[in-house]
Amino acid sequence: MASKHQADYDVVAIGAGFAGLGLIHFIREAGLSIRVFDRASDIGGTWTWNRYPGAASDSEGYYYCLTFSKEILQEWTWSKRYPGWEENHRYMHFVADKCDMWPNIQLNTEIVSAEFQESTALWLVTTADGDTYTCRYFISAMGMISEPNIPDIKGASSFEGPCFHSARWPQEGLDYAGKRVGIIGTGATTVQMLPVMAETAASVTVFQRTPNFVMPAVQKPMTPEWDKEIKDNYDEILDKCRNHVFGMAFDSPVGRNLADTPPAEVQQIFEDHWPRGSFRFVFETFDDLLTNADSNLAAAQFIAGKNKAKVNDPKVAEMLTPSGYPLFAKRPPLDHGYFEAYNRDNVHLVDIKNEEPLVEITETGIRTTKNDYEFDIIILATGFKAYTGAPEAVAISGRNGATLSKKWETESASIMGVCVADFPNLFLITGPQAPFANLPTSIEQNIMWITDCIKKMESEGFDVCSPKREAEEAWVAHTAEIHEQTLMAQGDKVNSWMMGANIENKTPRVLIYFGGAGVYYDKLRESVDSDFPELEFERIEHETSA
Ligand code: NA7
Repeated sequence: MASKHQADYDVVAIGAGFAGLGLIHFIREAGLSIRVFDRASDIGGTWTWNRYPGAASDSEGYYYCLTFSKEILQEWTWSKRYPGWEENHRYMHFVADKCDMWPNIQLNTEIVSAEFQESTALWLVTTADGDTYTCRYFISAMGMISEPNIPDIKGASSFEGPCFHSARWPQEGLDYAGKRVGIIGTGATTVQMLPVMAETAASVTVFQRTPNFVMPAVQKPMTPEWDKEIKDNYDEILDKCRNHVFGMAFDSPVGRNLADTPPAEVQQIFEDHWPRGSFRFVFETFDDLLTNADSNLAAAQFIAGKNKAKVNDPKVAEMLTPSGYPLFAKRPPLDHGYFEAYNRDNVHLVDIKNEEPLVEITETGIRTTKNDYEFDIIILATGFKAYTGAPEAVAISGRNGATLSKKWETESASIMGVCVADFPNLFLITGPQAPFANLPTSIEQNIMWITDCIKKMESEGFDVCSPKREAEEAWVAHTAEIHEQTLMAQGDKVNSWMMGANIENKTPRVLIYFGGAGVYYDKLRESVDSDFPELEFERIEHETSA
């Protein structure tokens, strides 16, 4: 009888963060074997690599988590509103222990290439040590903001002290107390890191190119009452995430546009919401802040005014004030004391865009066109190659020699961010042209679609699923059309990673589906319900055995 080509595993995935753990749950539940590889020495993904002081989720912890187990949702208690990396890490260990996931995880193992083999319809993956494994389905669970963007700064290797990217924080920790620290970049990472480091470092000097619209986080401890309220209402909370435009448990839309609201009332609504903290300020005030330029400007001015008032030195306050681009053209960070940190004597801000451009890194520090700054430690908080960077860094080759990096040279095309034409039996979790949303929500929705697809193939005896080119073209066109209608389309003006515009020598492109995460999750469901019209399913000839 005809027997299928044997694979080492049904599924091989790279990445043991939220996506890898979620996959282990769903794939095992489907009765299939899975191995998750990670080059890190521990599980945790983002929360293993980003160990910088102050690293925390900007989503509130009680919905920034995996939701497949109601038992875990009830058993795990967050200590605060925005858990830090240590707590996120502990949570992931709790999930892995509780669900006995460790046998499916292989750490300290970097996958360097993956190749689709036409004759067997298996993927062949190769590790850095030269070991090879075959699988029927190959999945990128590497995260959409995980591959560091390390700019080509002259002299970077000449610095005599530690100089590293913020997402390559020394795993053993870094003693920066009493040291002079230079930080390049002012994105969400630096906004979190600066206030904590400034407390014990001798000095922290921040090199800024573009100031951000920063909103208050308003960290607070979990209380027994709040914990009970969350656990009593988890179904409703998850339902909110499932339907929200950014996958968050927010009360929106609010049914009110700023454009139709009298100015005095607008200010009052902003004032009322500002102290509540989180991205709620954007989503629970007015529904037109990301689509109407005037409404956006009013919110932007309010935010800038509030932040400016926190900084004592008027010149520094001015330097920290963003202008010339809309709120959300860059991803706004959340504030845990960022602006107040600049009121300390040991914190300095250098404007490397308008006043003294960065020239080079020297043996002893950073040279600008005007000054030489001496440091003991330099941190490159310079962001990430979002969405495509991690899969591009692995040599992934599909049909007829197609590679992801070549395919995405000018346009980062996919079907709903989960699969790519020319790459059969390859799935991505939060790949390009998926929404930017509360990640665990999107991750689980993606995993459910992928698992349903695999289940169909297994139960109907298919060997290959090939994403259809016309379906990919349709998704690319749809995503671009929506993108154009939002103010985020101006991200190319300000190096936004949301358009890949932060990467030197790379053409800005549409990287994110902005039609709403809830709408997108519906589309994934519709695809399953209509038997995956985006994919072509095939059987191949199998060897005959006695
Ligand atoms: P971001 O938000 O991409 O910020 C990177 C920062 O690094 C930003 O201020 C950049 O300035 C700056 N940068 C990048 N390249 C250079 C060079 N060559 N010279 C000087 N400054 C540079 O990354 P984060 O790590 O802070 O946050 C990443 C996301 O992870 C965050 O949005 C969350 O979703 C989680 P620029 O703005 O381009 O002028």
